Amino acid sequence: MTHLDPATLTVFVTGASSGFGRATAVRFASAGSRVVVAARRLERLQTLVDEFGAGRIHAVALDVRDRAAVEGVVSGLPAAFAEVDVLVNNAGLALGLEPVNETKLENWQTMIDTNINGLLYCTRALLPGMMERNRGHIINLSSIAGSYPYPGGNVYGGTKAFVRQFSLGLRSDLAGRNIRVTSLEPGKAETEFSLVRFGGDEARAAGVYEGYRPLVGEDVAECVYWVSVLPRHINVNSMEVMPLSQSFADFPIKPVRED
Ligand code: NDP
Ligand code: 8X3
Repeated sequence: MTHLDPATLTVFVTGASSGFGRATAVRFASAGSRVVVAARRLERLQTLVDEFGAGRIHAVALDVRDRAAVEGVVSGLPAAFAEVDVLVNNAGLALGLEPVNETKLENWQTMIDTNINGLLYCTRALLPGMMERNRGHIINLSSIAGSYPYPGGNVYGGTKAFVRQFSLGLRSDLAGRNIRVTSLEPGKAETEFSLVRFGGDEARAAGVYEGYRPLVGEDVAECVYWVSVLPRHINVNSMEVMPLSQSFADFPIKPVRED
């Protein structure tokens, strides 16, 4: 079994300023890969450059919702980082936990623009190079929220169901090519995700992870790394990962008035 040598890989990680994205960048950079790290908060990305050096990390300020900016960043990559082998489409967010009748339409739009459109723009910008080189791997961050509904997860879950189904469709389009596609579907993980979801309410965000051991960024980064370095003939189509404490128990019963 011959795993890929991480030192030969160039990896492009979106949403690398926090959580899964940052941990993924650290995982690959520590293993010797060259990593392009992208997010809106450039100052946070700069700390990765400081830690690993400019030969290992290339930081770019990028809002993935901006299609022209995505295309500009990809076409402007310096030569050492231009031949991207692994795209980790990780940038994403949930905003709010309200039922459909109460939620803010702007929140829906932001989730759709980021989780769906941003992921499509990045994929479309980097795929032609992978096709030319006949080498690549696209890893898309979906979520268990795309498979299992929960109250208030409505549009967020819908965007993640899109990510999963799009990943499988992309894999169909790429049949016969040496390009892998993986939909990674984590469960509850303690990152800045809930802080963003609840508009900066630290107590409410912390409550999401109380009383059990959630996943952390490094756990998900390990999954991304593992599927990336597997021997070339293996494609993990989808990978669902939960904390041990999370499971399918206790579907709630809510009695309904039928009058
Ligand atoms: P974090 O909030 O910690 O990280 C989200 C990252 O996305 C940040 O780096 C943020 O950077 C970036 N981002 C958000 N909007 C944009 C944008 N418009 N353009 C570029 N970057 C953007 O959350 P997680 O690490 O937990 O989330 C990463 C992914 O994993 C998301 O897609 C999320 O939906 C998914 N996920 C999370 C789970 C969890 O329980 N935590 C479980 C399953 C999936 P910046 O603000 O600097 O732009
Ligand atoms: C994040 C996991 O269950 O909070 O995608 O929606 S969950």
